[in-house]
Amino acid sequence: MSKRILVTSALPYANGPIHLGHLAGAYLPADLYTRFQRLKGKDIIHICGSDEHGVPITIAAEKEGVTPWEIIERYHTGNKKVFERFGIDFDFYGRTSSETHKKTSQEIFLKLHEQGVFTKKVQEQLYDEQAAMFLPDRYVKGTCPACGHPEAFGDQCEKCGSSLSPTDLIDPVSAITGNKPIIKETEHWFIPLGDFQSRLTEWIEGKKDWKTNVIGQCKSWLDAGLGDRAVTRDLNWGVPVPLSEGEGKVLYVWFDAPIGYISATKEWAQEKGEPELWKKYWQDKETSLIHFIGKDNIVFHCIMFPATLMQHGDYILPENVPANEFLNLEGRKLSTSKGWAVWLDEYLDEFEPDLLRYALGTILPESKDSDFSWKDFQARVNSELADILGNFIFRTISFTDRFFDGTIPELNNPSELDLNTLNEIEAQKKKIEQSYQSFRFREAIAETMHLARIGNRYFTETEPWKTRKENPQLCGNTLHVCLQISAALSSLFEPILPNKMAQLRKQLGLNQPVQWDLITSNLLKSGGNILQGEILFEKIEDEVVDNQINKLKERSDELDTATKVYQPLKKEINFDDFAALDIRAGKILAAEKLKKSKKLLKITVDLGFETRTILSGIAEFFSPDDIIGKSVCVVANLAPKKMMGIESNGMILMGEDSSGKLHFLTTTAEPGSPIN
Ligand code: B3M
Ligand code: ZN
Repeated sequence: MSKRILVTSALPYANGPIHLGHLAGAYLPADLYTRFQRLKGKDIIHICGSDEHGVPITIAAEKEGVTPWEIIERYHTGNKKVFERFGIDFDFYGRTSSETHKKTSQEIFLKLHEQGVFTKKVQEQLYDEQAAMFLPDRYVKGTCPACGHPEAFGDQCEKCGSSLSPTDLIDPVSAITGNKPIIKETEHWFIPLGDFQSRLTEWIEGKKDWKTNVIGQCKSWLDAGLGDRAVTRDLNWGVPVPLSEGEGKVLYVWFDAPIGYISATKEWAQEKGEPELWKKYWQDKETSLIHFIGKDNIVFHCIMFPATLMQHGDYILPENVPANEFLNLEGRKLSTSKGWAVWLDEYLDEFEPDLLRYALGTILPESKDSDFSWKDFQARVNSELADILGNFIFRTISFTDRFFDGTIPELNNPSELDLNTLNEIEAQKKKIEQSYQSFRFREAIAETMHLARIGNRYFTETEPWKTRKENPQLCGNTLHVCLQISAALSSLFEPILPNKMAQLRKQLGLNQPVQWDLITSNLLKSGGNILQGEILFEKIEDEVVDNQINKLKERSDELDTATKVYQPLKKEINFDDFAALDIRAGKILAAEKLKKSKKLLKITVDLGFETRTILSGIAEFFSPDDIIGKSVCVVANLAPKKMMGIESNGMILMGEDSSGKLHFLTTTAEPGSPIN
């Protein structure tokens, strides 16, 4: 086991506020892990900060007509504060606009440059003549060559996830002026990742305990073969390239941002008055470096940054990168531009942080995408936090208060059930610990709640409301056991519910959470006093969550109408072109899923004069039962096409709305009727 742990969580771009997707991806799991390891007594620090460079910042500034400085000031300050309110306990929250960061990234760039690693190449790039600038990454929009999405960015298509270069786009336009860019030559420094291919492969193959989603992504990058990656950009915002020939160019944001972890650790050490201390965390083999990120950042943390660090030579490499998948919201992809998001500051204005820490913690997208819904949030709070944990604590404390004057009863002549129940503390603790150690936070939370469930069941079974009169000693034993479980819970739940557990400890007369290894079934002394306090968890009314759902819908509808983008019209056709299409009314007689395909349904359609088999890519939106009996419009003279070994004869017409959802075009005409 390593001597110390360095936890980093992805540096959020300081171009917008923090939402639930951010929390579920990196910050909540990182915080749960750090708080757990702290209780274990580990030497651990959690480093984060704002990513203040790159095109995401300059585009946000241009949109608002303000300087990039104004944007990063606003969101750095805001995000830092909101993380604090939510209880994300960073040891240091830095920013990549700092002097230390500039120096650190330039030093690393220069060292690699002196080692002769970079290749310098002239490249053809898109250039906006009116704005007089090159158009890197998101400065260009156009049609995705992979899926035809008309709004793909120069670095990525958000619809199909393809990673792109600006010059890959079909019909590119400048995001600044909307003009068609010209092609112009420019010179850049590239890191030849191909040279690192075998070292990276060997390193990643040695990582037996990495999550399968992470390993899978790394393997597919490696299998595709690594190529050269530009580490500089033509921009006037970022860390300047520290070479005289680099005038007017800056480091690529994905070159400097991960170095931000190092610079923030340096600043943390400076602030502590031990400026050399950062080295222990970055340069000593006894440190485990853990990067918490979302899945879209895997390639940068598992391939690009490690290649930089390997080449540099002075640094350790990450021991694990427990990347999470994505969080959806109310069944839809989260999207800030479409207003489909829950912002953390708005949440905190209405609810307590611990409720979300718990509810989100139970649905973290650890191995696949997951969905946050307000109804589920309400259910977690009401039927788990309030009905199980809150109820158990409340019964235990109020009973002790009323019938034992608030004094912790002794355990006298315990029954087998009493002892077995006390033993559950140790048993659950072990399970919880294992889950945390292997980054399975959902499981850690469920196992912690399970102990409260055990306590509740025991309370009910031993019926202290009866034994209180019949045999007070038995009643005292019940409360003794329940109080010990409550005390253990006040530490075991600490990583998840830090505020509520502080409140609980006050009621139990405990000051600090107990160190993990010292959590036993004997944390409270008989004869000590407890204090009836406020109820820990209030239930959430239906109306309250309905309001949240409405708020979300209204905002997204407003933005939808304000910013709607329509696909460009296809080129004009004449009447004969149109008349060549033979569209007929048809009735769906049968439909079934295809085993080998997520997307396709095999549909049998009655066209009046004959029955057809049509394969339709709608399986993600409709189940077979939903569509049987529908009267639809079918392109009936389309040439047959074979897919997955089945011949499809025709096409069912669908409308696609702005969220990508499909809708049938229905008709009341009888099967076989022509549609003109
Ligand atoms: N700012 C991207 C993101 O927020 C980027 C992460 C940097 S981590 C070094 O998803
Ligand atoms: Zn695409």
